[in-house]
Amino acid sequence: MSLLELDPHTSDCCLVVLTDSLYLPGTRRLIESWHRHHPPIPIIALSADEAALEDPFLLTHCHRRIAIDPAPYADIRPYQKRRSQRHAQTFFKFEAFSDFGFARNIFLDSDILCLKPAPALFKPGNAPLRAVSDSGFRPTRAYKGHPIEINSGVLSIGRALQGAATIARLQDIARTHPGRGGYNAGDQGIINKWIHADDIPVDLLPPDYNLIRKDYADSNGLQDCRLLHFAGHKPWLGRSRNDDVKPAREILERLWHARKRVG
Ligand SMILES: [Mn+2]
Repeated sequence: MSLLELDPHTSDCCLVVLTDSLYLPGTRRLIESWHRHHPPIPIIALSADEAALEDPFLLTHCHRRIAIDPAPYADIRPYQKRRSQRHAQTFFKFEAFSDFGFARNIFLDSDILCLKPAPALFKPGNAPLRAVSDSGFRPTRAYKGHPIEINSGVLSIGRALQGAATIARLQDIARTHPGRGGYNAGDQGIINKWIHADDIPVDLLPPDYNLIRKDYADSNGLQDCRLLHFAGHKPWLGRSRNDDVKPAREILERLWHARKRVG
């Protein structure tokens, strides 16, 4: 697929990223890798962390940088397992459903690396929501899941689902059905509950659109992979700070750290 072939679909799409000081290195790497495989489309950076929005890389590359108002999220109970700020902020992803004036919002997590063009994210298609089913999902006693259980790291959100009503609905589910941990909590659990409760039509994309990995030695599917999702340890964060010897990087981590390949 050449870049040119994408053109008819790219004019009315934007790339949406959510960032903060902790995830900024991932956001930069995501945008850089995305640019390598796609013609330019407007990039919209969202953050509740205003310092992160002043990052020079984001200033250069983003069409808009939007500060998230945390007030509507203040009464949403954060993830119970660990009461970290990080998990409370997971719900800010709902802002990716805002109407920025484009036919589709292509949302990508900041722990994703683009390895090939991802044309299906741009296509008008039938269903307003396009995503990949979560290969790591395992039902638990507290959360059995639904027939469709998507991973929220890659979302293509059509106009029909954009706007304040969707965001309010997701916030409402997060308040009334917060879940208790794991897949039953966080933004992904809420988005899946919403898909199920409101009968949201979803086009499922193949796994190469969101290859979810926690084990970075596992290179299965890498050949066809378009979007690689570092769902475990974040490659830009140091590991094993107490060790004298730096652990060897696994194959997928090496990919994340590889820069400016030719071609
Ligand atoms: Mn992620």
